[in-house]
Amino acid sequence: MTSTEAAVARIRASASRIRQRSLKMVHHSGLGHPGGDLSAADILATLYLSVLRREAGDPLSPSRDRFIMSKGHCSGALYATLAEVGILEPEQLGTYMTPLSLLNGHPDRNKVCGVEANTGPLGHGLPIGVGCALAAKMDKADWRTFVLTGDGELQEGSNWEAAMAASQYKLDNLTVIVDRNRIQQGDFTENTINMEPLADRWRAFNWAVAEVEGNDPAALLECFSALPFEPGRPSCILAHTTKGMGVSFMKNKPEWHHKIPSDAQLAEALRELEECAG
Ligand SMILES: Cc1ncc(C[n+]2csc(CCOP(=O)(O)OP(=O)(O)O)c2C)c(N)n1
Ligand SMILES: [Mg+2]
Repeated sequence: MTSTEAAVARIRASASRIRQRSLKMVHHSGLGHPGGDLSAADILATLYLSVLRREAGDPLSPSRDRFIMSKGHCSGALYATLAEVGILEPEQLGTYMTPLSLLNGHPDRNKVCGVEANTGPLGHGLPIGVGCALAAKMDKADWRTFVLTGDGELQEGSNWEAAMAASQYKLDNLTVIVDRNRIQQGDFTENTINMEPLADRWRAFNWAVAEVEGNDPAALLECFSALPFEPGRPSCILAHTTKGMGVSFMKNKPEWHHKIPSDAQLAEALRELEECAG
């Protein structure tokens, strides 16, 4: 097995655990957003295991790469990812969205070490990311900033203001990853506000764009390894994903944006995820 194959195997196993834990958290609390947790799991696992520069034992090291979970409604997947890399205790995940828990439905940097920005109101992560990337440039520091947005989230105009600023400041240390699962709250994105031609829209804002199969860790690894795509330009990765990925009856179904699985549905989902992981 090559070192890349070994990395991909580790990411796949981690993504499966992120999915299983996210679903258990949503089921236990009766709250959350399982569809978007499942679509983003491979992106999160790839970033945290193989892409982000992190210092073991020091999650707040000044030279760390910053990751901002702009689709903050999928906080469950973020917490499960932080548990994968030892920043959160796995036992803490059981408190998700219960009274007095620090693990809120939207991530809070003042409550959870490793959360870089308070998000949840859609359209805030990229503007914050632009500020981080600009700060790094001003400091002549080499850490990078990554922002994960939803695709429906891009209907918020603040993203496009931030996109303009990023290219104006030539922030080639900034990468936005769009979880392009084609579903938002209540319906498919194209039935709500058409997002296309999405890649050309980013290019028109002077970003360098790549499209990738966003549930394929090998493809993701290769794509991230090519960053920055062009010197002097911010990078956009359109990650084509499936909402509800990994669970047959949740896949590509708008209602699983925030539906809560029954006991039987959770058991079936975990069985399917376990089978895939093995
Ligand atoms: C400003 C704002 N408006 C509405 C909401 C409620 N809301 C939460 S998730 C969501 C849909 C997000 O869809 P998308 O960005 O495609 O996320 P994903 O498919 O990855 O879950 C909405 C409208 C919100 N969190 N913030
Ligand atoms: Mg979506």
